[in-house]
Amino acid sequence: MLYPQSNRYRQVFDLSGFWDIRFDLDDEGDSAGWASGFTQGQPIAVPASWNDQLDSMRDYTGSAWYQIRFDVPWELGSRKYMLRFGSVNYLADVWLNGAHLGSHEGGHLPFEFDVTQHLHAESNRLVVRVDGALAPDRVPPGNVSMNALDRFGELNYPDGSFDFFPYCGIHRPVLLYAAAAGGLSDLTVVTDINGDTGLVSVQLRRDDAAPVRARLTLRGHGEPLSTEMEIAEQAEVGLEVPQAALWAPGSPNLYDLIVELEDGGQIVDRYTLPIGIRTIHIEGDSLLLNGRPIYLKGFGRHEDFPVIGRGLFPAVIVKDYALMEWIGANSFRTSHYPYSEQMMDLADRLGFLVIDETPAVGLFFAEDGLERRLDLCRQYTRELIARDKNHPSVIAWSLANEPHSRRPAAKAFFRDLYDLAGSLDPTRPVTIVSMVGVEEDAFEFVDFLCLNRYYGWYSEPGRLDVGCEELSDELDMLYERYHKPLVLSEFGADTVAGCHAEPPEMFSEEYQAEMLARYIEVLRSKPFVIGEHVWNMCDFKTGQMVRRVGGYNLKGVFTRDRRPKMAAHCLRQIWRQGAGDGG
Ligand code: GCB
Repeated sequence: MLYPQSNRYRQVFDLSGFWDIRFDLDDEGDSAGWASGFTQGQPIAVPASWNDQLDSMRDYTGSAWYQIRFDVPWELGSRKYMLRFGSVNYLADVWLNGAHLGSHEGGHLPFEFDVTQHLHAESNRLVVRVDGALAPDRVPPGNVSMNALDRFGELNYPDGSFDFFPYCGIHRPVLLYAAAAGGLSDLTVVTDINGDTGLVSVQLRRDDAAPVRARLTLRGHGEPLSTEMEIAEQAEVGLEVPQAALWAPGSPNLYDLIVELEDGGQIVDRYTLPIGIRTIHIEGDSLLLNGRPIYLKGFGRHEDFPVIGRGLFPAVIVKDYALMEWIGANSFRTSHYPYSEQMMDLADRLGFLVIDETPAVGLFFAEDGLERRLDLCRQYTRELIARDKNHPSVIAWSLANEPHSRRPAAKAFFRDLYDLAGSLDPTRPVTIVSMVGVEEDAFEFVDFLCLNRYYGWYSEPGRLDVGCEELSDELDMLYERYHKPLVLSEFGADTVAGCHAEPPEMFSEEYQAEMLARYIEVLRSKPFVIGEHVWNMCDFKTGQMVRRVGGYNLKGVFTRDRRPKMAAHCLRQIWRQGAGDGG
């Protein structure tokens, strides 16, 4: 899937701005014909969650209808017109000028419709029904009975089976774009290295069988390289890049891959894709980037900011990368769902390594509805890999976070997803993020292990000595059983900024700083540990429950408005010492 771009042959019209919204509290929108347009709407910003924009709707996760009217800023011709949504949480139904274009399930991945037949030059009316309901047959699930989750009774409002606020709405840009009919529809780039030479293999796709010429040019470092060939629906070509400038943290070298299609001597389409030449492998107990061991230092994170909720906020993306740079991180996980495409683009440009996670958080394995949940996870895995396969920053796929996988069905469930990911992308390692530990059956086949641990917090509260011993023992046990490298993908402590205690006590800045430092000491003593991801980079909004003061998870080493706690300074000291960042 190609992100829309503007050039002489392609145009993008961004529909971001103030739309109308009408909440469908009585479920009347369908029968009242709101799909063709509605009255009594109120202004709402897109992209953004609705929850923090309108106080009275903070906890509302039901249906809401959005609409906008627009004129097309170009002449309509014989091209293809597409309407693309970066993400809508959770279920979207879309109508253009009264025609139902289709629907999409899942809150964090893009989808698009061909609107060529329905688009007018002027006065288009676009209507989107967004249904954010939390339900056990959705992924991530909500309102699940305690029994099905095999969890202890802890009530959460709104009731998601996950620890972040269930923000709803149109979260990422809505784009109308025009492209040549028969233009390029997809590119898949895989890179390899042979000595100093970079090997770039490119697969091109278009949805027209009448052959045209394709010209590929690779520009950026050294002399530009070019090659040409004929393409019908698909073609594959390899480029050899002498003295390749490899991509890595610290030297995120990118090339522009420019693809042009030519028909009857005229260029009819052009697409420019930034690519990085790099390899990524698990070998023995190591993670190898460009053939050299690399150690991951960074965070589990969230897309979360006051007022905008989970909506795209470019300035926060820039700020967050600046803070990760400042602290000496080289990586993060897109916990617990795919992040915006803009976030991924900057990871490429700025040189961060990403464990890219599907939205499968809080999965449970009760028989009832299992096949449907698996189908949804398959869909997400396909959509995620289609979206992010060309990012050099993406070094691994994570199939799920903390599944409740003590039931036997979990193993076959994840085997299915693991095989699917491997068939779609044989080049990247695949993992699963576990809270179960040694009993996580999927650890038998995933390529490396990810484990979340809170000794000294949820268990052994206040006792870091005991907690660190337990951590050390468990890591050894996991290695003994699976002989695979491991990332500690979460560890941390809720911390109230400004709360101090000596000796350190839970919730104080001292306790968080000490916990992180002591965990890191344990991790660095185990040669099979390939990374440490602190939970969390920033404080973030959650539902309301006893253990979430003010409706926040306070495990950030930065506050929600991005100010450092004491732990941020301590991590900076540890991480900036530079060991193994593979730059
Ligand atoms: C976890 C979850 C994460 C929570 C975290 C916590 O294991 O993966 O979503 O926010 O624990 O703080 O409890």
